[in-house]
Amino acid sequence: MAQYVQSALRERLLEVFTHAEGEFVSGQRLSEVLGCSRTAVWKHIEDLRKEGYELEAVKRKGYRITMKPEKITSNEIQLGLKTKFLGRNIHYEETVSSTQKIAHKLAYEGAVEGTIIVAEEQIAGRGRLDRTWYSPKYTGIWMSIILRPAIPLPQSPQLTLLTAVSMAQAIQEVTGLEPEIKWPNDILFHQKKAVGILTELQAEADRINSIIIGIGINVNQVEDDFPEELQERATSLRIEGKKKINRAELIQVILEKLEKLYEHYLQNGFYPIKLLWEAYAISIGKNIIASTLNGKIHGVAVGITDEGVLIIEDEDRKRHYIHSADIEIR
Ligand code: BT5
Repeated sequence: MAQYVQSALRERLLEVFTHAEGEFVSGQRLSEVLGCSRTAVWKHIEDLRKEGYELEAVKRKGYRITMKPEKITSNEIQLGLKTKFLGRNIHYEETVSSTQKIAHKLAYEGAVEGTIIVAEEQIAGRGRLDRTWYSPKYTGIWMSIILRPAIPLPQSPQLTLLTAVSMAQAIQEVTGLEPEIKWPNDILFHQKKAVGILTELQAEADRINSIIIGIGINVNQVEDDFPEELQERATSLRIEGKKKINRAELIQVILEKLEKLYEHYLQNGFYPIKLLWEAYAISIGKNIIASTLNGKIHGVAVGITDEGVLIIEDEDRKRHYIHSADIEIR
């Protein structure tokens, strides 16, 4: 109930500011309209600020909104979207624990293939092996996609690589930047990570029910927006390209590229995707260290197999086939 009252007041407050069309509204007027004290008005104003609104406060004049947060809306994603099924069904939320969690639930309940879940903020965004994924409000793309491909279970990691290619293509088209892919799931610029991909499965025996692809893109953050421990390792498209990006437009292009590659893959297999992937890959031909659950392997990354498995050749020219690892380029 308290929550409901709060959000109703917030809506009312925004309505008043909208009517004022950028002019000041006095604190007195706000407290009358909201039916609360001046101190309570001030608290609501602070809440708006926390949500990304910028408000100017001037003595004896009152308050006015100078900038609204740039939100993604389902309408914006769908308007002009040129896909057949990807993103036709959108589940949008302001704040979630993790879009993956919602996607799992919706997939389990039978959501159609191509359903996407988009959030402005994740408070428990996750990476692989339960690592955390930092997902602050209004600055990135935090999205999960439900696919239901009829492929054998062991081939599912190919979808991570396929997604990485479509993301690289989309980023290149929208920003003009040149993304690099680090096997298996990172997109980097100058060795700093801008994109992470997390592929998860719902399967019974050896049959795939759904594949849930989680995509995290740092879009409009500036350096100081990253926590200290990430500043050396993370970057955003804005930092790289020195301009802000329209997130809804980027989502559209990602969905279009991804759908096209996915259909191509279902018809023609992984080989054509592998060729595209290799063109973006930075790790191939380099000396790398792969940290796997069974220990570290040092060697040269010679390529990926037709299944998407990483091949490392060690000093003794022995080949290791890596299905899952974190790699470090030396
Ligand atoms: C990933 O894991 O790169 C997969 C990230 C997937 C995130 C998306 S967002 C939408 C969907 N919903 C979710 O809850 N997740 C998916 P991994 O390779 O394990 O990398 C994780 C590591 O990257 C962390 O341990 C940090 O070191 C670093 N990291 C965390 N947040 C980052 C960020 N915003 N930008 C760059 N690096 C980050």
